[in-house]
Amino acid sequence: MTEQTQAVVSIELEGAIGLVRIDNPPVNALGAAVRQGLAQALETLERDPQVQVVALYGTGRAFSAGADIREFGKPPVDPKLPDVCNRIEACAKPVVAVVHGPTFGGGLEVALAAHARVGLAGARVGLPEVTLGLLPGAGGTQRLPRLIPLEAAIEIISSGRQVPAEEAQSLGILDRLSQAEPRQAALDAARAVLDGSLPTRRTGDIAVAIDPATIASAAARLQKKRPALAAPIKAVEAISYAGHPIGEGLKAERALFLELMDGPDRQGLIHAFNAERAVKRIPEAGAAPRPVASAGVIGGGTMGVGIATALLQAGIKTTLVETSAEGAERARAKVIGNLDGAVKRGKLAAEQRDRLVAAFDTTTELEKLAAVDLVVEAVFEDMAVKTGLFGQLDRICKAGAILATNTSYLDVNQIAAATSRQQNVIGLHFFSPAHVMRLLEVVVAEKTAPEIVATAFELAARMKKVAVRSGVCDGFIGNRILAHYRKAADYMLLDGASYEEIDRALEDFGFAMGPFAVADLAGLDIGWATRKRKAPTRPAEERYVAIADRICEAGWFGRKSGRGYYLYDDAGGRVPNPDVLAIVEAERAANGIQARTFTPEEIVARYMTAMISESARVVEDGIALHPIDVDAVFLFGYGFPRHLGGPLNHADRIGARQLVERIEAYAREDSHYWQTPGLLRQLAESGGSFNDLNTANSDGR
Ligand code: 3H9
Repeated sequence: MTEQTQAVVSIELEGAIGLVRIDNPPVNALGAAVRQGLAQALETLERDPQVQVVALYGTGRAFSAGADIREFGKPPVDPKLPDVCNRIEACAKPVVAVVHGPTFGGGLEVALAAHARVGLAGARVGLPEVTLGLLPGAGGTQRLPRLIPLEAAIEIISSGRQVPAEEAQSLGILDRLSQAEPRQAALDAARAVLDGSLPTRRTGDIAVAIDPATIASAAARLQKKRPALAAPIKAVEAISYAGHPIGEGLKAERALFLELMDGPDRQGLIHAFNAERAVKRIPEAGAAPRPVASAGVIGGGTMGVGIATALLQAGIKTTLVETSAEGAERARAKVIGNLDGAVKRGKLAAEQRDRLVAAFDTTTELEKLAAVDLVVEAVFEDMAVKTGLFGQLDRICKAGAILATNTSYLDVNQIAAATSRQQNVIGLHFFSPAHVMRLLEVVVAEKTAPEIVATAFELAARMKKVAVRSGVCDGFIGNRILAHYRKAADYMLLDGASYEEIDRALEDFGFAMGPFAVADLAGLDIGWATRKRKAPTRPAEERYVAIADRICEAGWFGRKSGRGYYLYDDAGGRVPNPDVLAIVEAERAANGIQARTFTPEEIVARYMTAMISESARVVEDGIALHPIDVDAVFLFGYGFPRHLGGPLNHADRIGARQLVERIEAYAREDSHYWQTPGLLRQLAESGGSFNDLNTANSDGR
């Protein structure tokens, strides 16, 4: 054994029991050294005449998170995980696996290959490979259906969901549960195997009949889902081989696994997985966060209500301030309604709901916030209103309280300057509905203290949100980029594409909704207000599309007013609003534009190029720390198709050179809008990628 394999996998003999310990922090991923260590340990213990039973267990917070995803896309190193699992199953001596904490993917596959399985309290098992664009490739699709009913195996594998230990036992994935710690449980399990009270068998020897109709209906169901990702369907295809002898089934599984490994979704989905974690790498990570036990939320509109709900669910005592008693009562009812909704969806226990309601209070007096640790302001988007409020908070709140604004675009430096404690002021930009959407932009102003930033990130983790650090600019990361690329859609509309064609092209590309359907949902008056606000600073050279203004002038604000770009039926179906089509025609005529056609490819190319351009500028300006931070904003706050990994991950697939060529071609029509960002040009010239900039300041992702 090499030094490394000794460190990550070790053997301990206890009488007739051979204990095998996996110790590869932080999550016991099954990298090459662990695979080598496991194979070697089995060889050694099988040969040792003293050993009658082998028990596998892990240290740390997880039995194993599965294959080491950092190895994907690199040349494979032997032994491969399927071979290690087969080696375990073929072992001449009984092997029992004791799993604790997350036991996912290859981690569960190792356990499925063992001859019996024990789960510790709190263990969660699952095969999340499809969420990474893959399928279980080390026997999971062949062994799970041999242990549990076919429908359950299909559901678990095609959803990738986590199964709690108790459910795993009742299904038959785990043979028994234990309350002991891993090493002790491994010893207990091995003794139970020796005394015959824990029966063992080789999973691969179990014969099952696979019903083709069940497979066909599962495949059809998954095919219907949008976006039709390849992995879940291929996983079901792999399961269809589970009725064959195990060797044949494993061969089929391997072939399908390798197909997905080389397919386009895997890279994007793993990038998205990494993005959620990479955003935590901030310069303030070393600062000590302040404790937050109580909070005040100012404003009982949709945002304030959502924020209060999110804070309560994170275990923070919350007081919501409204201007009138009726407003406070309405907000209270809505927050409680959100909590009740969480109970109904099984996300919150009923007793827990009662505790949260007891921790919630509403008031009309700002003074009630004198003792809270954090205030989040979610009032009307108006600088004078916000600065006035922050001046008051400065007088009322205790020293050390964090004063946060939920503004979507206003200058946080100016808001902070209304107080005598600028170091304690920060932007916490939630996305609506705030108790559901995962993104939180943490807007760091010039004077914000590092510990306040660290506190915001810790708070986000408590709220199970993805926090992304942003500098101060109009719109921060997300809305600044949105404001730019949204114009590309309007330009295409004015130049001849119908808004239905634009929406459909982008929906086929992977967005849940195209930009015009989104505008109808968000309310057309919101964009209208922003355009009016920005009108005085709009450069004279900028092309302006007045279609949306005309629609608002007619009093149509989208879904909330019953009509917008589309007319909607009760079932959510949409048809273009003929009155809007007339407005579009009139605007084209007024601008002397001869409508031309756009292919879906051209629509996607222009829209994505615009999005990538502004994303590049946001990185270049230092508003986002890394390209992957922009990706995270769009993945977790703007419905960007997860399998594409975010706008700048997508940019790397297109290539900087090609993007520059596109921009230069478009600039021949409109050289004000289409300008090549310096950073993009630099990458095109050096042959570099945005991902190189992610790795420059991080650990190799
Ligand atoms: C597979 O198994 C394929 C096989 O079927 C077939 C093979 C042939 N590899 O999430 P955390 C890192 S596919 C490498 O912050 P938590 C993670 O990036 C795999 N690294 O902690 C982070 O790094 P950093 C199927 C991994 O406690 C650190 O560990 N398995 C892996 O909140 C801590 O992670 C999955 O899809 C990995 N597999 O959550 C499970 N997993 O500190 C993926 C994590 O540098 N993992 N890291 O930012 C998870 O779901 C969560 O990480 C887990 C822990 C629940 C385990």
